[in-house]
Amino acid sequence: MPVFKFKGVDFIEFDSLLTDDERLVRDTARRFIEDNLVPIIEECNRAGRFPRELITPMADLGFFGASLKGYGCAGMGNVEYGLVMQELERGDSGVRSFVSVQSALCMYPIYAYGSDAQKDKWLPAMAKGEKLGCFGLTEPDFGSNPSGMRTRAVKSGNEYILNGEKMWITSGSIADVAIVWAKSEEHNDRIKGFLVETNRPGFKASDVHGKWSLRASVTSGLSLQDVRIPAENLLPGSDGLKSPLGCLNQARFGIGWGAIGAAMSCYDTALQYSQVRKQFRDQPIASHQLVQEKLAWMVSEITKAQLLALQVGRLKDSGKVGHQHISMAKRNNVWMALECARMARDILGANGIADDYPVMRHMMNLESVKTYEGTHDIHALIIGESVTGISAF
Ligand code: TGC
Ligand code: FAD
Repeated sequence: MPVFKFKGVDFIEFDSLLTDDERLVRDTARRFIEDNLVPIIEECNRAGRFPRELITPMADLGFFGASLKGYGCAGMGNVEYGLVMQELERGDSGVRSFVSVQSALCMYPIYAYGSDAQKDKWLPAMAKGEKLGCFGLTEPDFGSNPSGMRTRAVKSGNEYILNGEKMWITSGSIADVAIVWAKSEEHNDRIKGFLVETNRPGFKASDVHGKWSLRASVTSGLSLQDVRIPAENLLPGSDGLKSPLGCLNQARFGIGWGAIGAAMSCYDTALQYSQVRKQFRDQPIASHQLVQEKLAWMVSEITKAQLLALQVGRLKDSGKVGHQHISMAKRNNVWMALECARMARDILGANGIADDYPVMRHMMNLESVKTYEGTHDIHALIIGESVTGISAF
């Protein structure tokens, strides 16, 4: 069990900017995380175990495809969805990752680019957590630059035959279906999305071992060797790189909120620790100016991050959000959270390296979050392109 109970972070009455429904969703998610994830996460992290037992309870709370409408999904607003992500990542980035992938990267493309039959088949089962998904975009030689991908789909009668390798795929080996992005010969090598059931012959998922980060999340490589899928498994509305990037917008938005949760956990731990840990003249370390400066930095940056995420959420709700806005939220808030984790680790002294406290786990997790869904620097280039009109990739 954690040493300190989380007290929440609200320096400028941020809660007054939320609706009653948004606060209710946040508080429900917060209670769930406190009762179900916080007590087991350190054991999961040590063992490198994804807590599968939380899938059904999370589904029951409407966490999967939370912002989608119909098909058994909760139909939450974007800010409500963001607040759920915040609370999940306050628990652990790996568990938030699982929900992001299921929702934003698998259910969303089926919802946005799928046929009615595909939606009916997959979305209700995925909302219930009965079917799990993964999203295969990255390849061993194409991370930041997915347009170079080598995975190909070739039409043969009523089937597509897929060949290729995907790397660093969250939930790869536990998924029932993979959304595989491939260049389609039939479509002049434009990138298309395909639903690949993971029990098809020729499909193999092998887990990445030895991770120091996201240890409570499954990460896999996918190998597709002459995998035959029926032609109706093509996502008919997908067309070009903008289709997977459209999914990434959803997931990056969730990360922009999620990172605030990890930062809150680190700040709250550091604050409570500094109030009870005494050094020099029997004074709590919170009385030292240099410690206060760190706490002031953290609470200021968390507050700014909350306002940024909220405004991007409001823009998204009103249909006015641009992908450059989402990039700013992802980039700034993950950077901020990582800095908070490092400062909190420092304030905890030697205790900061032990898993009696959540800080070092968050810090290691956030190193992945900084890289995936577009690295920190790629998001700088997206913002740079938006303000200058010049692409620097
Ligand atoms: P570029 O020529 O700029 O764009 C190609 C087409 O896409 C359009 N576009 C977008 N559309 C929707 N949303 C966006 N965010 C978009 N960004 C660009 C663009 O208008 C164009 O449309 P069209 O109609 O002209 O075809 O493409 P580029 O090849 O130069 O690349 C741009 C770049 C570098 C920004 C992009 O490739 C990129 O974002 N790279 C980062 C890759 C990445 O984020 N991978 C993530 C993999 S999934 C993952 O990490 C999951 S972790 C999950 C977890 O556990 O939480
Ligand atoms: P690279 O692209 O090789 O980048 C290495 C460095 O070069 C970075 O610092 C980058 O910023 C810099 N760089 C690259 N290009 C430029 C440039 N033009 N200008 C300046 N700097 C540049 N992918 C999926 O498809 N699905 C998943 O579910 C998924 N889950 C993941 C889970 C984890 C735990 C991790 C770590 C990754 C996951 N990814 C997933 C992959 C992730 O999206 C990629 O790692 C990420 O896009 C970066 O690609 P890369 O690792 O190949 O780094």
